Amino acid sequence: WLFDCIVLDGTVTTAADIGRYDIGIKDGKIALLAPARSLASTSAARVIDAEGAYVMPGGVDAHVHLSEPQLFGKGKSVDDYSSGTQSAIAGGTTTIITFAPQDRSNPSLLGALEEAEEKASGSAYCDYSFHLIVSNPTRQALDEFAILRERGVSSVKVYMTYEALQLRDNQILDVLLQARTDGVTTMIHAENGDMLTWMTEQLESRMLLAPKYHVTSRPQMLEGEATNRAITLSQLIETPILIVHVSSPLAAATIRNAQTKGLPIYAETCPQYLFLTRKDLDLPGFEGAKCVCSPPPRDGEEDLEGIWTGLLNGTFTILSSDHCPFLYDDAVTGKKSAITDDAPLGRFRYIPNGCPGVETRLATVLSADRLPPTKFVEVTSTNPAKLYGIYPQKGALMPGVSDADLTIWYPTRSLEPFPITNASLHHSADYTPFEGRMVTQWPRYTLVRGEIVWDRDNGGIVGKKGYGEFVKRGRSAFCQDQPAWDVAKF
Ligand code: DUC
Ligand code: ZN
Ligand code: ZN
Ligand code: ZN
Repeated sequence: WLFDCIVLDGTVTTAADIGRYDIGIKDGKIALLAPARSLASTSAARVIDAEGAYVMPGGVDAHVHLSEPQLFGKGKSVDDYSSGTQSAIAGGTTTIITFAPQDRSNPSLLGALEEAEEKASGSAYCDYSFHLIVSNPTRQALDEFAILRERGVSSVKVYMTYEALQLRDNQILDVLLQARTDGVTTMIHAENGDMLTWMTEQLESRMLLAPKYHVTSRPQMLEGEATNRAITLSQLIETPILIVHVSSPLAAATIRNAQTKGLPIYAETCPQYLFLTRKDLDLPGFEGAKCVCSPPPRDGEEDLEGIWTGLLNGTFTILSSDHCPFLYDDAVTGKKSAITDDAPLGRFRYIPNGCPGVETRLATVLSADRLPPTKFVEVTSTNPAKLYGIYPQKGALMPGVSDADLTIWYPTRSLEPFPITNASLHHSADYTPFEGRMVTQWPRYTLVRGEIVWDRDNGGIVGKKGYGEFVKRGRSAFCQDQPAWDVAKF
């Protein structure tokens, strides 16, 4: 065979270009792009006819929680690396970056990394890497940033909220300075933890406990304040940051203002901030718990519009899922554990913060038809690969260079619009916040390193458990080498 696989007649779409091409795949890599149907009689072990459909570099979801302990309220993540990555490939995502959380009682980061490696290895259906969550930046932990880099982990996440995770500003400065030194990218969860604890106490003292008060407890300004503070800390250390899961136009405006000044501030948003509003939490009984995530969905249509605008104008660098799956029905560890005798509608404080979404991320956003296809690829695949140091191995279709990770959609308008149902998804959560939402597209095939792992019409998940590999990451393309930071210059 000249090729292991040929994809014929795709509307091949990268962050830069769209055109009708054939793709030749050899040894797991993109080998050749050629004019459409010019490879029709070339020998290959396998031929896929895309029939003019979009063919894109596989989705890179840089924000996924799998096999995590209880960090965000009562409830532990229900997806492991097997179910979580099956859900990923069924939704067209070929690389995920998950979190390895440092236990605060451990002065080292390496145990967390090894634990995550152990959970993932032999289980994953797609490629993966880890971000280290730093909850205790001891001298030892900071010194280990260099070891993380050697092991191909080039990003850390810090939190400005959550009892078990929240860092003080001086601790965040320690992390940022070390990140600058070692070429590590710092992700920041920007919500003011003290404000939201105080707001929660105010609401509880009035017995305002239902799921919808989760939104009330975290107004936009609480995200706006933390976003502004995170930017200021980054400005002091002169090092890039990525603000994760930005939900509000207020935070987006703050970020855009910093970017306009030339500061290296990057930002992520998620489908929940494009589609959900506080109305989705204001349902009868406890139902609203299904849309509890943090930051919360915002007030109304103008807010959703603001986030779409931020994607279109480049304020948001990446669009991730923040897949953070819990059981709605689990009496012990899931969302319903927030229901107690004195709070039959649930106590929002105890509802774990997060929604599943790794499988629905691409189809919901492509179906909304709001982003030019090149922009869609940029924010869902290419930019996350660049930002986290795996480009152009991932997020691109460069012959001889890029892995043959592909998402092949249905030819335009060939699928009848259909509603998303939890029953059709592959995660272990027992609900989706997008139940009933209509989509017009879904990945028909997903390929990881040249192998078909998802074939929607012939077998569904056809990949193998353990096929997914750890991807060693380098320095972020958005983070240059810098001279030593000097306090005396201020
Ligand atoms: N932050 C996340 O990144 N995921 C889930 C909950 C949270 O607050
Ligand atoms: Zn071969
Ligand atoms: Zn977060
Ligand atoms: Zn998250």
